[in-house]
Amino acid sequence: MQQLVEISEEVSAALDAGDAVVALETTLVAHGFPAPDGVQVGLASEAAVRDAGAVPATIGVLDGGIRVGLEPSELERFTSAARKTGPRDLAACAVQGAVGATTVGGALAVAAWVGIPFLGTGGIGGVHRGFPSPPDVSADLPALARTQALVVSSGVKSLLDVPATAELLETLAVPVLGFRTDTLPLFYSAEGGPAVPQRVDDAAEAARIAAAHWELGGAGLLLANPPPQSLDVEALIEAAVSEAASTGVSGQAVTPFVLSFLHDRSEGRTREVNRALIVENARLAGETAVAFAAL
Ligand code: PSU
Ligand code: MN
Repeated sequence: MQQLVEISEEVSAALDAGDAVVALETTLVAHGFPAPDGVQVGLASEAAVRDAGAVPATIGVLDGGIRVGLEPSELERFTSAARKTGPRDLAACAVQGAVGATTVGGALAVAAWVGIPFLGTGGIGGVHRGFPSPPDVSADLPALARTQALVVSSGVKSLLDVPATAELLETLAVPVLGFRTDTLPLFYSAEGGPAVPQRVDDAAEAARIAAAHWELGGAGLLLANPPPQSLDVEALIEAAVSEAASTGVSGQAVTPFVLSFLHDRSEGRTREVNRALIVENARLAGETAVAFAAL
């Protein structure tokens, strides 16, 4: 019988040897960028993880299996037709043989099962603007609350209610470490977010804090890495969010809708920043995983 979770030979060998491995999600490949940019961002993220000395484990659902570690030709199957696959969607997606692009929450559920405690992404999901109508809170947050893993992101996607998300991370006991910053990055821009509870100045310090947190029985941590270039697109975000509301875009479709609206209206500038920050977060996740493996 087919295994439900299939780990590539390279990832499996790295895990057996205790080497550094970094999980990567596939929603941003399928739904975060227009084709073929998503696949290129995915491949560039894998290359950045390798540059740091770690092994990338890109996670998605294909042909009835939850796959950990994908070939480039397999990554190309994560088109906009793929299902956006959060923690609740993994089982149905696998059983029904659909292509499943994992969110941060979906990838974390798989990574935890396999024993990969590091993940890189662009920005995590959180509390949507306008909460509680609709009552839309990303499954990324409860996934972080229950998974022993460190996620590197440029904070919370700023199309969300960032201060509310920061409060909820505290409620869920998720440490937020600012990487060389005292404030939570706002995805497209480095400045202007709420204060972070702790600042760290190198990857090794983040790895030691993660190890101590896990020793104490803690679960997820967020390592918040400011974007390499900063863009102020708050006015465009407001326009995108109200366009989504007035055209009836809701639920899982909101984040991809807003990202593509911004990419169009900014003439590709948000896409460039988004691409750059995802790759840098993959690199920092790799550096942290390498430092952790050496503890
Ligand atoms: N970071 C990006 N682009 C993305 C995402 C993250 O730069 O598209 C995805 C991640 O997969 C994250 C998801 O888990 O957006 C959150 O979606 P939602 O708000 O619907 O939970
Ligand atoms: Mn949502």
